[in-house]
Amino acid sequence: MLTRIDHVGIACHDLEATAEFYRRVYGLEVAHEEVNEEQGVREAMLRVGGTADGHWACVQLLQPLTDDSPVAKFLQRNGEGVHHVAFGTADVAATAETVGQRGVRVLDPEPRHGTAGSRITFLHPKDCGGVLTELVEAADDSAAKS
Ligand code: CMX
Ligand code: CO
Repeated sequence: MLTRIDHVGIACHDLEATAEFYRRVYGLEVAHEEVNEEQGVREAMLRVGGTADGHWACVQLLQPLTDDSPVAKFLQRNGEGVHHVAFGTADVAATAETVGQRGVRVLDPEPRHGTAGSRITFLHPKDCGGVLTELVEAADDSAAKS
């Protein structure tokens, strides 16, 4: 059902400064940058390593666009740090339905637009042991649907 760790989302105040930390300390480069108005973020994806299903495990840096966005709220409560974990799946709607049947609240009844044409949905952290969890179907993941 889950095929990889797609990314770890990290909340930060300053996207450029945080990306520079990852470049200076680990030598990681920004592979992709995007503004996602619906999620209220500016984001940068840093590729860490290839995954067995042909994708990349990434660090996703998140800077809030507005003061009332989920990431802004998280920063106000916790400061900078790990915000969510995202798993890859070949079929986000089917996986969300399955985990929903297993008692986990699915926050997005219909998958939303994610990074680089992906389809995403979030699972409630209170039903996932305190971990805000994202499911990601990459634009070319559906080719793996059976
Ligand atoms: N990880 C773990 N727990 C979290 C959390 C997080 N990221 N965000 C909130 N919580 C916890 C809070 O600590 C709080 O717990 P307590 O009641 O024990 O204090 C509880 O959840 C409610 O917190 P809140 O601040 O009142 O937050 P909301 O209920 O308003 O919203 C959530 C929480 C998860 C429903 C909301 O953040 C959400 O819908 N997130 C999904 C969308 C998102 O995060 N988008 C940005 C990323 C985009 C991307 O990755 O592309
Ligand atoms: Co994410």
